[in-house]
Amino acid sequence: MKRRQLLLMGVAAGAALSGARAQTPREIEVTAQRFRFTPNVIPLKAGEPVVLLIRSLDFAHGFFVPDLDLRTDLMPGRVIRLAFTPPAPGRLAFLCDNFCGDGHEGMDGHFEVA
Ligand SMILES: [Cu+2]
Repeated sequence: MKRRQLLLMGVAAGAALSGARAQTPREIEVTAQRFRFTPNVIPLKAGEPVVLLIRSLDFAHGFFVPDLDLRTDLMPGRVIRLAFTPPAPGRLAFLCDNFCGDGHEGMDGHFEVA
């Protein structure tokens, strides 16, 4: 619960920054559905702020980026905004961390940060 509150504060801070005409985050739409994310390979640039707009089509999946300690629950029918800035080039894995059925273990993807 604590982590979730921090995350929400982070999203609010991101919104305040964009209101002050900081660099406008690029928006990227992602859908979650048993048992995949689409797209599941997402190119990003280090230092470029982005906002993921994540929509689950069928279940309360989770979205977790372990290397950034970033996670959120995905509520079916709602678009969840997740703002962050990848700090450095490399590969950042993401995965569903709410057990969602037999294919859950393979529900993952990564950011390819250039
Ligand atoms: Cu899932």
